[in-house]
Amino acid sequence: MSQSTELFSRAQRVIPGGVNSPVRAFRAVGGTPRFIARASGAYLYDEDKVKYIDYVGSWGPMILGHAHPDVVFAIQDAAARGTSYGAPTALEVTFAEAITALYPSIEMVRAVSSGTEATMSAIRAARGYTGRDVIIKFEGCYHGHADFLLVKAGSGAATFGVPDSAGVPAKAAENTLTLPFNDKSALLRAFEARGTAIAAVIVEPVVGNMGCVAPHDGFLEAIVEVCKRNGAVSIFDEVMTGCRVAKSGMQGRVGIKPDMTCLGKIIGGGMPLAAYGGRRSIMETVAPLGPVYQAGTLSGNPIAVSAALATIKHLDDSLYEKLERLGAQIEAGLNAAIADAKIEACVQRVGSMFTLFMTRGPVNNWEDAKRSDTALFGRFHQGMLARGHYFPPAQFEAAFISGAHTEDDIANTVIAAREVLHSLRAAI
Ligand code: KE4
Repeated sequence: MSQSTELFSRAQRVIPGGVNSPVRAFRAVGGTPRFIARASGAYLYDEDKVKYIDYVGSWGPMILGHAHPDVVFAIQDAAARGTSYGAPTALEVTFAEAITALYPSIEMVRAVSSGTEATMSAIRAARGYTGRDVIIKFEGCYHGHADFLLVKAGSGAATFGVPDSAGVPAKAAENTLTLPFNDKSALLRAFEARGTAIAAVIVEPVVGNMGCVAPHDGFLEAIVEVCKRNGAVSIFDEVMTGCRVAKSGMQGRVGIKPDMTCLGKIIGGGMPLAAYGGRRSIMETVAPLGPVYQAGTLSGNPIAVSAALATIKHLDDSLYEKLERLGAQIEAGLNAAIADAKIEACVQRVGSMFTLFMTRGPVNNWEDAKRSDTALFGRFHQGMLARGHYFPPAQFEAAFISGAHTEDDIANTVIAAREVLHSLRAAI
């Protein structure tokens, strides 16, 4: 019996589903999750000492690769000075200055410990600033697990949300309106109907959580513009895209300034650190300055901030040039393998985040994405894992490349994908 199998059966006795975050349980793809013992650069090593080329990167944070020496040193060095003080530090000022320099739309920023905290707090600030309750999100976008964000579209597109999880009171969902991603006219209709009640629109500017789906030209601009016209707050949830699709996130890539931004993952260097921020007039509503309460024992933790600063230091043009080159290489290779195997699939990519969808494509929204053959994706995942290539264990997730990946790693992954896709074709 493998170590992972043994650990998984032990884990399931004392942790719900044996994991501390659901997607890690491999339920969407089948098989036993691999218990990772260590990681370095582009590689994971499980408890049975099996090596994998990693395309999850801890779901985005590990853009430099695992155990980058500068990040490891920064953590060790900070820990030796104490792990948490619960008091302000010079590090947090430097971090806030670094974030506001990277994201010109962020005039003030508050550090928190997870992306969920960032989006939950940003929405509370937007509601406090506008005095309004209604928020708009888009189908297929995930913004963490705050009650009012675990909401799916009501019966009619224009009706308000219904809970998308047990334990979420209907009342918590009724002020959340869910629209189709990339549907500009639905957005404009919602504002015509309810504009004066809408506090905010929150969007993943490139969706990672239905798989990688890019915005149509003009869609993001329409969100910022319609919010401005109606006194609502536009919130870009760049927890995944921030410092991923460009050094300054999707807003930097396309030159848009949302009212607020949520960040996480990469800016924490793999440590529990996220942030929300935006226009000064909005952020000045946040306690202790203003009436919107938000707090956190470990917010701005010195070790996490040290890892963040060590990571941010390496976010230079050469890194993004390499990520774009490797991203193009894997996209072309996977598309060629799909064509050769005559499998109904497509690859969608923005920079170094990408998804192989088991559907013909293009995938423009959740309606398109859910046509994917998730069982076939599960068999693809298992085949790749057996060959030492660790893809996200779910169809509706994005895969990531790091600066530690090499052209040879990508070439080897493409060869493995070619073999797996051919075997899937033969079995259909
Ligand atoms: P966390 O609370 O997990 O730090 O962040 C929530 C969040 C917010 N916004 C976006 C765009 C996100 O992608 C996330 C979290 N992403 C998932 C991956 N799809 C984290 C992985 C997991 O849930 O285990």
